[in-house]
Amino acid sequence: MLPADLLALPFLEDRHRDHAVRLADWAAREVPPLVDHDDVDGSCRRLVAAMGKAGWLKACVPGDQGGLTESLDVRTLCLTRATLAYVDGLADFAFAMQGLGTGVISLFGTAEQKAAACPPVREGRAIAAFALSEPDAGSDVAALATTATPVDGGWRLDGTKTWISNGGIADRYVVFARTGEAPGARGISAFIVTPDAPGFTIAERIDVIAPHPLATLRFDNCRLPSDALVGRPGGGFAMAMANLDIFRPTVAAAALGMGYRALDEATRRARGRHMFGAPLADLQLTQASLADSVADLEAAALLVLRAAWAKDQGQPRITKEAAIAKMVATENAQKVIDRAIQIFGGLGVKKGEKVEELYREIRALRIYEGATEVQKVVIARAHLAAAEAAASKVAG
Ligand code: COS
Repeated sequence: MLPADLLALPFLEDRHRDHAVRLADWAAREVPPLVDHDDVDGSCRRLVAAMGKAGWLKACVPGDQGGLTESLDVRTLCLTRATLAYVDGLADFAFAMQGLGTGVISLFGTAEQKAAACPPVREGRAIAAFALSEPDAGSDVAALATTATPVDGGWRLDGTKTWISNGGIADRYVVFARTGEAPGARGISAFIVTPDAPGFTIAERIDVIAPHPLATLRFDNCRLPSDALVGRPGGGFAMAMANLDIFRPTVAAAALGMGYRALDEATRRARGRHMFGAPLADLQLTQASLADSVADLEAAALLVLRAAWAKDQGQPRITKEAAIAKMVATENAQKVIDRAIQIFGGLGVKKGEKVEELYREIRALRIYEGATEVQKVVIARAHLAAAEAAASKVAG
């Protein structure tokens, strides 16, 4: 459960507070029996179905598709991820991918594309995926090499995507490919691909330290109908970035949920474990560790809510705010979890302990949806552009 003082912050409204409290209650009861970390495919299918049935996936689609609010409410997405991540990383993952995998369609798709994709995702009947990264284009998205060529009646897709979450279990992928209207970022388009598309195969399932469904996808003379294209040709890069603007603060929120869980575990341990004749919590070095963690999490929480609030207020771009939130929250949560392990001592690295699980879970968040280094590039660019604009105003 997220701390009450976080939920009391003025960035949130009562509907958010109510959502977070109800979800925390549901997740504590319903999530653990659905999760088996040795069967990530089955767990994700069960989690998606349960979250759909309970109505939580409504947060992943806009109002005209049965969502909670007219456009995606980033604060609701953030609170949902933080609350689920507090309970289990796989539950957070299963929720997040429904949103990230559908975002481009709900933001830029035609009425038909939205009607086909959104209701099944909202009801937990279909699993979504977002396929952007490639073996030679991770952080540098504009370098992607998968091609989409116009052919009679549609498109032909050739290339490889990797690190694709839900790869192998998704019912619908949004795939980015080079269509060549211009070099670099302006020559990329987005396509909807279903697993039955001829020429589409799962080349490899990828096992990682905190397992979740992950795969390399292969497109070999893969044929798509003409209505597979989302938005305008050449608009794919900007659509991917706009989707990431919405979901980057939610990665930060997931990190926050994991960090708060680690802090609660560490606090419980520090109060219950005796050493040198007193509870660990009486030792000043333990107090220093807890204080650093409280401050790291509260600072991150403010940045997450600032970014989400700005988007919900209608600020057109929150690129910088989202990048700062993601960088600070994921880096801080990693430190908080590491400190929690230190308080647990040897038990902290024992398989099956929650803090050991969190230590593995948090690591990928500093990498996916733009590694910390990419966020630094984004932040510095925004800062320098603002400085340039201010300087020209003075000069002009
Ligand atoms: N929203 C809307 N449009 C955006 C945008 C955003 N957040 N960010 C960039 N764009 C637009 C730009 O305005 C620009 O349009 P014009 O050419 O019309 O001016 C275009 O997209 C290209 O932008 P830019 O020049 O910044 O592209 P770069 O190739 O230099 O971008 C970074 C570099 C690093 C910022 C980008 O590749 C990135 O975010 N990489 C990380 C990707 C990532 O998160 N991968 C994980 C995959 S999902 S797990």
